[in-house]
Amino acid sequence: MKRRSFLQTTGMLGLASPALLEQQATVPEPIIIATWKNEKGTQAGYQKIMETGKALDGVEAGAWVPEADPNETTVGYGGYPDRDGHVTLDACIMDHLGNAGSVTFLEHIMHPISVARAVMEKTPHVMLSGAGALEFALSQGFKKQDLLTEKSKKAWLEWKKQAKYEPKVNIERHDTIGLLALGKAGEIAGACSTSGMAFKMHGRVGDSPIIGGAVFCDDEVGGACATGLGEFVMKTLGSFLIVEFMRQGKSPQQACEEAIMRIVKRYKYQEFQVGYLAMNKKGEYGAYAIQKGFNFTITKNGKTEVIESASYMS
Ligand code: SD4
Repeated sequence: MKRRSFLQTTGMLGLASPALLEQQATVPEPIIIATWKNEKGTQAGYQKIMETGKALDGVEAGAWVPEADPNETTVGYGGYPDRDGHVTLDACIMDHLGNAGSVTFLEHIMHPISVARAVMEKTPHVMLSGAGALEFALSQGFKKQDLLTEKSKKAWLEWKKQAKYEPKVNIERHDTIGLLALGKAGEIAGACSTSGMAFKMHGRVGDSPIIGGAVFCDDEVGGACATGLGEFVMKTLGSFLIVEFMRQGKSPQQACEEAIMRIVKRYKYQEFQVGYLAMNKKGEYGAYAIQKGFNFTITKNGKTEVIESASYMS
């Protein structure tokens, strides 16, 4: 049989070509991973991927959990304010097509990750900031709320007595949420959401809304996300760097280690924490941090596990 008529016949019978079969056979199971102990977040994200099939929906749904949790003092509602008492939020999201959206210095909106997604999907821009981001969110139907809880206000008033900005290495072992997921088609997406460093200067923006800083995805390679003191993630463009290391053939674990070494070689790393998480298109993942105490959560095949990350300092 000639090649064309073979293709026509197999097409008519609904049979897949050998190349397509090979591709289908290598699509890994959906998987979602998140920085820190975020079991409810990865489970919600995984469930969403099972429903819609899409990694992007999964990472958004995963971020919603700590964003709405008043007891989570580093993300969304209940996040610690800046030194002037304002809760200001940073978030970003990226899909497998290379589309990206982010918001920085956003106040009064409980789910900044969804505003970031709206920036990506409904505007010609990548990043909206401050009053403009809020105005856009309201125009999209998001509700304006007071995000400062009594608990966080109390912590801020306590902090004000000394008013020393001292970023904590691992805040109660849970922190900014960074997420990476593979959807049913094996496509990658990533997201990050945070209230930033507690008691930061008013106007300070961290790495979390920076595409390539806190999150980067490339569907040919995989994705990476970051947590910790954002200034050092920004200075080394960590997530972009990790994806490029993976592109060069490094495993997710090796790529995270190399990116941490970039920081360690150049800065006084003893004084702060940065943790990276990476995943390639096979669903292989890795994590590495400067200091002990970083962990991450994975949900796959309906099972959830929290894993301690290796670190540069022992
Ligand atoms: C920031 N990277 O604003 C965030 C905060 C964070 O662990 O991840 N803390 O710098």
